[in-house]
Amino acid sequence: MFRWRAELVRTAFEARQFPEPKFPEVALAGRSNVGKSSLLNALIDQKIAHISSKPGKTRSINFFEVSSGGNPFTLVDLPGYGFASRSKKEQDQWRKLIERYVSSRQNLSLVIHLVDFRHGLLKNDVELQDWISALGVPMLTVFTKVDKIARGKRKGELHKYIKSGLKSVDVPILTSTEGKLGVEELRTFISAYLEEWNRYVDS
Ligand SMILES: Nc1nc2c(ncn2[C@@H]2O[C@H](COP(=O)(O)OP(=O)(O)O)[C@@H](O)[C@H]2O)c(=O)[nH]1
Ligand SMILES: [Mg+2]
Repeated sequence: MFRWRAELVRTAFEARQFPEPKFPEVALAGRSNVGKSSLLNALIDQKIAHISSKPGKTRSINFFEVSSGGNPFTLVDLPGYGFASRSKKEQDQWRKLIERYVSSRQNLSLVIHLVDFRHGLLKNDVELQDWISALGVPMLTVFTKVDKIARGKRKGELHKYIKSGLKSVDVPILTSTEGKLGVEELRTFISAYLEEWNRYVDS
């Protein structure tokens, strides 16, 4: 397995700042505080994204070019949504930025939707899944902070969430950055997915 090397190539606060499409893009989405920055850092094994115990700080879209040995791609860190203490106006702006990105980006190949394993899909997670799938963009659900749920209860929780109707191109991956559970699995999934993606895009 090659190590992933990542480089921040752009921080965009509005759509006109998005970089020219270059590689296939894999975007990370989720509620603020879900553990997105932690997972991004674990995936690339570098401290490149800011981890915060104060939710709701990142409001930009960050583009990271990743060289993974085989297929270069761009990891896109979308702003966390749903942080209640932000004003409605501010939340709407973030939502618009995410919507602009997802609906207009032709090289977007996968949205990885991060969901806190303790809570499952909350109302705005279900909304996100509904409109992303309505746009026809493939989505993988990845659960975070799995270490917070006792080992013996994890399978049951996962089945419950799947049966309640989550949308995912594959069986959701259970992750924890405490102990690096599921991080290698997610890396392997992304590599295999991009391999297939490139095969069909090039032909
Ligand atoms: N127990 C546990 N805590 C985590 C995990 N991932 C992130 N956290 C904590 O959750 C908080 C938010 O993490 P961060 O990565 O900044 O979330 P973001 O807002 O989604 O980018 C921080 O206090 C992290 O230390 C995890 O896998 N397990
Ligand atoms: Mg973050």
